[in-house]
Amino acid sequence: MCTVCGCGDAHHHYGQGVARAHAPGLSQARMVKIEQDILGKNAEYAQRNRARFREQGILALNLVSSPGSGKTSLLTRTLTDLKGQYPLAVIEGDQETSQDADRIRATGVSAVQINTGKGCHLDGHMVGHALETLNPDPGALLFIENVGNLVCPAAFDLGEAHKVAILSVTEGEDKPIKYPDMFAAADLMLLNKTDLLPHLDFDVALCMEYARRIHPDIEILQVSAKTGAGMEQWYQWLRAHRPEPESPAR
Ligand SMILES: Nc1nc2c(ncn2[C@@H]2O[C@H](COP(=O)(O)OP(=O)(O)OP(=O)(O)O)[C@@H](O)[C@H]2O)c(=O)[nH]1
Ligand SMILES: [Mg+2]
Repeated sequence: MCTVCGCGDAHHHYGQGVARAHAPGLSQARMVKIEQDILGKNAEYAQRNRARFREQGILALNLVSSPGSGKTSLLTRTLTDLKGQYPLAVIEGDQETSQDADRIRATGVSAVQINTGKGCHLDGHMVGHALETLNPDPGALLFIENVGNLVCPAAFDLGEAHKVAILSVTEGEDKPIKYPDMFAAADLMLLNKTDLLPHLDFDVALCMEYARRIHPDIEILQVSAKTGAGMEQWYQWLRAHRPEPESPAR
C-alpha cells in the first residue's frame, strides 16, 4: 500500500517535503535555500523587464509548452496576420540552433534567439539581455517563445504580463493534471492542432475540465495554426490585453 496517497499500488513519490522535489545527496532544507536564491535573483531581473514593458506600453507574453506543440507555427501565422497593425518582436528560446528565430525572421519580424545549452528554460536575466539587442518599439507585442518543456519554465518569471500555455491535441487531454504547475501559471491556454481532432480520440471537454480543475479562471481558445481556425479569437484576446497607451501595462 502506498503510504502517501494510499492508492494500494506500487507508487513512488519524490515530490513530497518542503522542497517538493528530490536531488540525491541534498537535504530538503538545502534545496529550498538554493531555490530561493535562484528565484529571488530571477525575480529582480524579471521586475526590471516588467518595468521596461510598463514604461513602453509593451505587451509581453511568455509562450510555454512541450516541444512541438506548435509555438513557432502559431507565432509565424500570428505575425503574418498582424504585421502592419502593431509593432511586433520575438525572443526565441531553445537549447540549440537558431531555426526558430530564422522562421520568425522569414516573416519580416525581428527576432533574437537565445540558446540555453543544458538549461531547460529562459530566465529574466537572459530576456533582459535579449531586450538590449531587440529593442522592441513602444506599444509592441513581444512574444517570448520559451524552451519546449512543460515543467521548468513554469517557475521562472520573465517579466511578462501573461504566460500562455499551448497544448496540442496530439499530446493527450491529461496534460493539465499531470503537469499542473504550468497550467496554474498560465492565464490562457491555446488548444492547438484542432484540425487533427477527426483523426484522434482526444476529448476536448475533458481536457478543458482538467485545465479548469488546476486553474478555474484559465481562458481557453481552440485554434489551428495550420488552417487558421480560431486564430481570430486569439487576435481579439491580444487586442484586449494590450495596455492602453497612457495607462500602465497589466
Ligand atoms: N496539423 C497541425 N500541425 C501543426 C499545427 N501547428 C504546428 N504543427 C506542426 O507541429 C510541428 C511542430 O511545430 P512547431 O511550430 O515547430 O512547434 P514548437 O512548439 O515551436 O516546437 P519547439 O520549438 O521545438 O518546442 C510542425 O511539424 C508543425 O508543422 C497545427 O495547428 N496543425
Ligand atoms: Mg518552436
